[in-house]
Amino acid sequence: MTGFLGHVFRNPASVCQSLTFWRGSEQLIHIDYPYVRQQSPLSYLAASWIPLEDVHPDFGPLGYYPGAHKVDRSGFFDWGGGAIVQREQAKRSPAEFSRYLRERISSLGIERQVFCPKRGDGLLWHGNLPHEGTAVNNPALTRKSYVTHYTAERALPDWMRNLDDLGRPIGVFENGAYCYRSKWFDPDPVLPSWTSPRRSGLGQLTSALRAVKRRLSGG
Ligand SMILES: O=C(O)CCC(=O)C(=O)O
Repeated sequence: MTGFLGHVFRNPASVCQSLTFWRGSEQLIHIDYPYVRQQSPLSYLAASWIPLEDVHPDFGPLGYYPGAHKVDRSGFFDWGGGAIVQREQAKRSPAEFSRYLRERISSLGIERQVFCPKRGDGLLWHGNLPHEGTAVNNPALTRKSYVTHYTAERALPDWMRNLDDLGRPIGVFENGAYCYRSKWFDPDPVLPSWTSPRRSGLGQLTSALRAVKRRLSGG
């Protein structure tokens, strides 16, 4: 995914934000760029949606509107005073933005697609694609998923870059993409299991038992 985005941006893809969802969000129809707006140019924005379990229609899957990302179809919503992004002082609300999009999309006759992927699938969307969280028919069900918003490395604001004293980037840099570690995170994050003697002892025992089991079964 990040390799593909690198080609689209003609610059390495870089994570600017990520979110985890435990259940269907039922988020109103929206487009991301009015909310994810630190990158410059603003239009350098895409997102990936990764299911962490198979998604059933009753879980409140993601819905999206193919082709509605084209600016002649989506138009530009005025948040007040000609602003196309939502700032603290915006005069209009996300609910109004959602109504505006719904009206435009229905006047164009664009039908919603519902994304019911299997774990391991993924969807990439353009930063101008209208999407929403559809209704959760069974609130007892989870819909674990992971959303990442990407921009191009050169479009990242400086404050999102994390460099050490020698100017080397700090974070995860794989598959040609950048994921800077946020500056406000603990500089040495560790899992509880790495520090607790009891838990790490149990972990070693479990691994040893697994190795014995593999050897006995000829694996
Ligand atoms: O997963 C969802 O229900 C909505 C996700 C979304 O709209 C977003 O992260 O921009």
